[in-house]
Amino acid sequence: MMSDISPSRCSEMALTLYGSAYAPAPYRVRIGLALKGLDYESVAVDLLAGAQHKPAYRAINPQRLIPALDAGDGDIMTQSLAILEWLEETHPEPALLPGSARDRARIRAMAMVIACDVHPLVNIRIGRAMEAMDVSPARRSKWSERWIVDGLQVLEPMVEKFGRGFAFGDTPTLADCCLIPQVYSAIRLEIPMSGFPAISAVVEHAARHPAFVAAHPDLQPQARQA
Ligand SMILES: N[C@@H](CCC(=O)N[C@@H](CS)C(=O)NCC(=O)O)C(=O)O
Repeated sequence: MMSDISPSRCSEMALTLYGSAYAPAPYRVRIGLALKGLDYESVAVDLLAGAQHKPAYRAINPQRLIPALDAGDGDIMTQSLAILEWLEETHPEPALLPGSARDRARIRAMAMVIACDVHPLVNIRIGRAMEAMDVSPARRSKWSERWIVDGLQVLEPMVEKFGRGFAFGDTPTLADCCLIPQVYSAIRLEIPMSGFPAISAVVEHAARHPAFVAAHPDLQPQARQA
């Protein structure tokens, strides 16, 4: 946990992921690490307790967001998509960005619908800012639902067109790394998924893949925190 921030290191170059079980951005990176077959140590940052704002974590990521990944030498990387791209460049197989340049642009576009256009609007800090402006919990939930549904509506026809088991094609890509955690959050918020059959089929398919199983929030040591 983030109050005792130093992870115990098994080996000098072990990767360390600063995250939390249910938060979607670190969940993306967990999927990427599992797909690449990489071991890592996990340090929990308790977002609900505000650990991201404490000096110990600010020293790791001054942006006060998770995930952060220590490459094993104390060199910290931030931003889930940047971390996933680094994983892709350093461990190209299996590819998170397969296919032609155009395929990769489409996969990135699907990932960015979630990571750039949905998630920043429904993050904890947005909820906290609304709370400080006396927006009621019910209206905050409506706000989150509005943007998550908006993103899923954009993605549904893309998955229908390009997916063949996974969101793009028949192997897991960067798009799935972003989609699966966002759908997990949607379900936690009790957003009905009945209008998204293509996305729901991908979620079911991914649930049988060992990397997605390993990355699932319920299996994380810090499960039950934000
Ligand atoms: N664009 C960033 C977003 C990271 C982010 O917003 N992480 C959330 C958890 S999913 C967080 O740390 N929230 C803390 C807060 O809002 O105070 C990324 O992709 O890594």
